[in-house]
Amino acid sequence: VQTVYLNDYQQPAYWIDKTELEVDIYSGETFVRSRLTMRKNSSIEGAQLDLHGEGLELLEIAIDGEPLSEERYVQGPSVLSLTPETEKFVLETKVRIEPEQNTSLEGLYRSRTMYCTQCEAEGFRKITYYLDRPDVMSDFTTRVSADKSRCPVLLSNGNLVEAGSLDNGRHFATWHDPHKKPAYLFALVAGDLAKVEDSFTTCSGKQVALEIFVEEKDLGKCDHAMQSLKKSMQWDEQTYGREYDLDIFMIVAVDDFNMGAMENKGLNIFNTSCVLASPTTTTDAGFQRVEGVVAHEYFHNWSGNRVTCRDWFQLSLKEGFTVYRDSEFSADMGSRTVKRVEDVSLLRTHQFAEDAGPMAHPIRPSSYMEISNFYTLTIYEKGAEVVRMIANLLGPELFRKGTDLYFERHDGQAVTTEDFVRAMADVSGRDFSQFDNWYNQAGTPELTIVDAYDENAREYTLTVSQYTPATPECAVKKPFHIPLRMGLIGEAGELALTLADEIAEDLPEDNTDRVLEVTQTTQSFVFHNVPEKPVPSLLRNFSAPVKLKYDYSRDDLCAIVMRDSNGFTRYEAVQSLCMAAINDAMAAGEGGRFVLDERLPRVYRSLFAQAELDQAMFAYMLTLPAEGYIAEQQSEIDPQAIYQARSKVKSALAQALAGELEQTYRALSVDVEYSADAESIARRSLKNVCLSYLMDQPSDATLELCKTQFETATNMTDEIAALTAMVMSENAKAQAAAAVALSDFYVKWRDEALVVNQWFALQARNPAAGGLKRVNDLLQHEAYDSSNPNKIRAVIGGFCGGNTPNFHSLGETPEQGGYAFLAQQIQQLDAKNPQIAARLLTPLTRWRRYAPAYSQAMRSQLEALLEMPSLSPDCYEVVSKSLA
Ligand code: B3K
Ligand code: ZN
Repeated sequence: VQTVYLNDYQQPAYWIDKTELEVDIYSGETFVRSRLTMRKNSSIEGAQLDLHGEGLELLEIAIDGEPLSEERYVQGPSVLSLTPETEKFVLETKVRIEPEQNTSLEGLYRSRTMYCTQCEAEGFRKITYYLDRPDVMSDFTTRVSADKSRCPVLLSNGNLVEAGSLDNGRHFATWHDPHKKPAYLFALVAGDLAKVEDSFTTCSGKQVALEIFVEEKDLGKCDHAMQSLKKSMQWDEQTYGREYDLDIFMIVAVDDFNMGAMENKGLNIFNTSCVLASPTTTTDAGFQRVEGVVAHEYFHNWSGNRVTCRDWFQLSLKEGFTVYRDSEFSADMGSRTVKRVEDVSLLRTHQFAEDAGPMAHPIRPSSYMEISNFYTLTIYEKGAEVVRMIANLLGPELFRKGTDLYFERHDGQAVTTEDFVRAMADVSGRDFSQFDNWYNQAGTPELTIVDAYDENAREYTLTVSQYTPATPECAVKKPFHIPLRMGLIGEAGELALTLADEIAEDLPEDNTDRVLEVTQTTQSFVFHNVPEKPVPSLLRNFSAPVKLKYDYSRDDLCAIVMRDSNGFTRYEAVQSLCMAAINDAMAAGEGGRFVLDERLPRVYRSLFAQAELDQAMFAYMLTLPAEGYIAEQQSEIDPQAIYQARSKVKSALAQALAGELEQTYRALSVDVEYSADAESIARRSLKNVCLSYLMDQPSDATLELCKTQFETATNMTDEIAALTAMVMSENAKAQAAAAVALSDFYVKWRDEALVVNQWFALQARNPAAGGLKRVNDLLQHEAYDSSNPNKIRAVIGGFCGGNTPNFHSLGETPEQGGYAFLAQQIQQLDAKNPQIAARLLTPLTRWRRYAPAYSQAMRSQLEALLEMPSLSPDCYEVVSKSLA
């Protein structure tokens, strides 16, 4: 397996000005004819042309109409090399492929009854010989033909230019995309699909046809995606001045898909799980996911398609920026603080772990073996945090100027993250040279803050130190430029902030919130005229992706919860109080006596009493830190101890707050008509968090409440929340009720694949003893399908990522236990779908962070995998780097 380096980047030897494809789909085989109008890149020496191609059967090859004899080209397993004799020429090839046999779900493949493509990052080379790299941008014309009755719908990028009938019951459609694009944005769909239509009038008055293609049975579940699309189009015009640029925008829903969705020009292809939504089958989280993913893919039309990446090391250029854009969109559609809490939780639970593990990489990596392994939380979520820091440093107006300049300067180009930052520097005059370390250094900086108050001088000093642990690509880190947003909390409220070199009169009236720019390894900030010793409110809104270390007392944290004006920091303080309780429980040990510090329930009681508190926020505050987040705080991870400690705190809280929980649950369960607006979603989430506590050790009456909610629910959120509360409860009666409810649920929903997936995932997460047996049974279930990524993620991903007691059960021999189960599954999947197999490896890669017994057991599974002769490059990269 070869490593690719950023430093080796070179422009291609040839450009492809025009790409004309003819894709003729037959049952069992497809023929692809390509006509490439090519031109030598004069800035590159050497005339050799190396075309990418994988798994293609070459049937014909010609230059300028002259067939090439075999000695004119060399065919390797993934490259076809030749040396054209002229600077400009037309290269024609015809290849045969077998989409029906393509289980990698990359290139052209078949999903149920339809043919579809997935080309990012390097899938186009599985369709035809090409320069499959993002800096080769071409004008595409695609003619698709297929049997008319089996594939009545034929789609590709751009606008339809011609369609008609052919002999033998076949038909064709020709599409032309007027925008030059790299091959990774190519798409083609052929199948028996129904569609929902709508339209959008852009800011300049252009009418755009909007079409969502689904299987006939799903026509009723497209409305939410369509509304989300229209909102996204409008938001991008208003917020970024970006107008859509084709006459038609299409979305196609596909059941078998490796990820969420793909932003192909004018023809987005989506996992059904990210398009289809209806109240009875889709949870509130599902609705929000559809809205977010539709927006994300739509926003790529500018941040990704019009301006694309020069090479795959620049992936965060489009992904980080687009995640930032979709996150701001969601914040504008719902609650800003709630969205921030969700994003930060994801980052801290999963991205921080990635950044501390063997696959850690900067948001602009400098090398990779298999690019598919780099569609990571680091590239996406940390990448978005870096863009967010830039946006905050510049402020809204300058940032908008910066994005305008970036889009204008680079429209139609394939560029780098440096180009993005340069636009920001040019509009603001700011120096981003130190900030660049965010792009080229991996690892999560630890920000340690100590404070001192001098009563006589009325001076308050914050001393901030940063340290970033070593990561595989770099042992010693240069200091980062860290924006630290903060305030100071006094007895009566927030204090005015005056730094050493400032004059109070020059400062704005509301002067209680500040961004300190931390640039050195250790740095002090001195505040003047501070009348009392304050409690610092630090890293407001999570202003930088760092681990904050300040020695808060529990009383400090209570003060922040009660008095801080910043919603995010209040949430954070509650989480820290929970963490303190969990640490107490861990210190008490398994059999030890654990007493819940009374300040935590006291804080919650006062929050229950605050009528003005956003219910969604409160629901998050009531949710204990995830096990993954707790694990991130430990020097050595003992997963069972974490699980036990978290459960103990949950039980103790359930007892201490029984009255408030029940009262709130009852108050929120009075019948209101279903609606998917932010307020109703908030209400359901608070109600269902209360239910999950109440079900910890439920009375018979509480269990009845839960069963009633399950049986009478008119929406999937309430229905599955009740089912989840039963399944996740350690109480025997609850578990018995869960068994009955699970089987009723399946009978009711067996025809709804996306609901069955939720049912699979829930059972995979069931913490009760015997989980391995249960997960193996699920794999044998009639509804399981080992070639459908959604099902794999639900069952195997659910078990390994969401079932601590069972996944981390060691078994008596190395062949038993959760890790061995995972390794076996990966081994089987790797032959079919390497991308999915490599993703599933994640929990094993963290082995070094675990206590010895776990660590050893994980490591031996990785070693066994490495021995496999046929390991894919995808898995090889992850396994070998994990063991290195
Ligand atoms: N750009 C695609 C991801 C492609 C993943 C390829 N392995 C979806 C997105 O980020 O919008
Ligand atoms: Zn994306």
